[in-house]
Amino acid sequence: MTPDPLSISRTAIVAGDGTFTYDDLDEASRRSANALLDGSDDLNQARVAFLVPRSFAYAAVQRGIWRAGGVAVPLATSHPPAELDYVIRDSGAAVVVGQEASRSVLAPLAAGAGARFVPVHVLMAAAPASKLPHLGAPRRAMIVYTSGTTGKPKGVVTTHANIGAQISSLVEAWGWTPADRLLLVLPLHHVHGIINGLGCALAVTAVCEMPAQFDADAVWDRLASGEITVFTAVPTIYHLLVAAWEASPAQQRARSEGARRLRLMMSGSAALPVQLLERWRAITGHTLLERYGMTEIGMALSNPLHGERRPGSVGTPLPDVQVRLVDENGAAVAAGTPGELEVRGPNVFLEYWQRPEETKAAFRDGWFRTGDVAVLEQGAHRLLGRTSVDIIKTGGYKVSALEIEEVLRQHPAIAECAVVGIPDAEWGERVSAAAELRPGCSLSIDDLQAWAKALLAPYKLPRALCSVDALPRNAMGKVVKPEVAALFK
Ligand code: MCA
Ligand code: AMP
Repeated sequence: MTPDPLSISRTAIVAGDGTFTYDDLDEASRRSANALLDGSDDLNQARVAFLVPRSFAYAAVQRGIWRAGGVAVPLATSHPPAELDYVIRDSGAAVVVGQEASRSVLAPLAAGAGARFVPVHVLMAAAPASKLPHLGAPRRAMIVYTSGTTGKPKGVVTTHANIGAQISSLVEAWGWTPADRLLLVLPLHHVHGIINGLGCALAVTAVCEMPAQFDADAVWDRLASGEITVFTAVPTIYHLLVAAWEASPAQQRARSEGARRLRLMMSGSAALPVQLLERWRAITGHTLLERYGMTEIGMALSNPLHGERRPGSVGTPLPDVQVRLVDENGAAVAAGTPGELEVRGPNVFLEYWQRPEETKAAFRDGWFRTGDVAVLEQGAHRLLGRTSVDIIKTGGYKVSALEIEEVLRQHPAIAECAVVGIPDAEWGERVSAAAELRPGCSLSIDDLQAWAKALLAPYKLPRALCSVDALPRNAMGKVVKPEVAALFK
């Protein structure tokens, strides 16, 4: 999606590193592409992992990777070296891009994986590439890592065609125009921020405003300005915004009036509690537009831009997306009967990176099996839960209980453990661990967190620890997760 030539002098990005036009973005991405090409004429789908905070530089590097023919692999700024290392190695990155400030972390990881470390400032200082490769739509464009029901995170590969389809569906459904100004506070290593946020805004030459950090009062100041037209976030962020609004009585009127002037406020990535939807409506006048998506498919279902938005519902299929609800045999279920949600369309990803068996298992007759269970009620979908108890949603992040358990078992005091998600008004679910300790050992949650934070992203850290003599097991010896969850009630 190349910007209209008439739009290149328009503002593209307002971020911590400055205010930049579409012309600036075009030039910086051609510079990045040139430095990445390093004399070759096409990266030929080589993976380029990049660790760049939310900024103009992020957008320039992402676009530079694409223009050079590479596959963009966004790294998470919150991840400890162990998680970065996993993604760099698993993706087989040939190049790792990062700011000078992260050289001490990234350069050794890159070297260990046989990749080249290139600082962002080197990309920005290169001459703009004059000749760029032709990018066929079926080529791989991006790998986003997502936690699943099996051990380590998997790389979800999307092509340029997938990304284009995901974005154009949302642009149409949500009425994006060049007059929009998005306030984006989501991380840029997940689809919500990358596609629904940055991707849509840039595709229509709107303005994308993205502060480097999330700060609830700073968000309210921008909403109160009346300049923002679109905002999208996860339920935890709306919870934090409600708390900040309630804590500042003197500013409530200005904040509410400013927020009322947006044309669209959306929620997704996790279930939006109806109470939160109603509180937000009372504060801002907006009925949040709730939609449903997944890293593998982009967005699939949405409440309408115009018309009734039903609390607790995620609506109907987005343009060009097909969905069906099926039973365990793959047979369609009747309206009103719960079934697993399956998705088909140009939005659906190509493959799990170098995991042909898992890719095959994720599809049934060409339909992607989401693992989410939903029911069709009066023409709209309501999500009921997931087919796996080992997937936890916390702060909008999907985390795997099995992955966390594998790490915790390495702790010297832990003999066996089980991780569950406990419902929580702020975080959706809180990661909680029950553990059988080795004889004579004791372990506090603080000590466990201090130990685990070198190995796990902050949002995967257990927030509660319950030490037990024996984990609840069934007759087969398998841990019974609902009984583990009951330990935390
Ligand atoms: C942080 N804290 C937590 C958690 N995370 N406590 C419990 N559970 C958690 N998950 C605690 C910290 O320990 C700290 O506590 C305090 O909260 C602040 O931590 P910090 O890391 O500074 O948090 P933050 O920067 O305020 O982040 C909260 C956040 C973030 C902004 C809600 O979690 C976030 O950006 N979530 C969005 C994730 C997202 O984009 N998901 C999309 C993926 P103390 O103060 O005591 O130290 S899903 C997707 O892309 C699909 C396609 C879709 O459908 O959208
Ligand atoms: P991820 O794999 O990180 O992309 O997260 C995708 C998962 O988030 C989906 O499979 C759902 O379980 C969940 N999800 C996304 N949007 C919603 C929503 N509006 N309500 C409930 N769950 C959601």
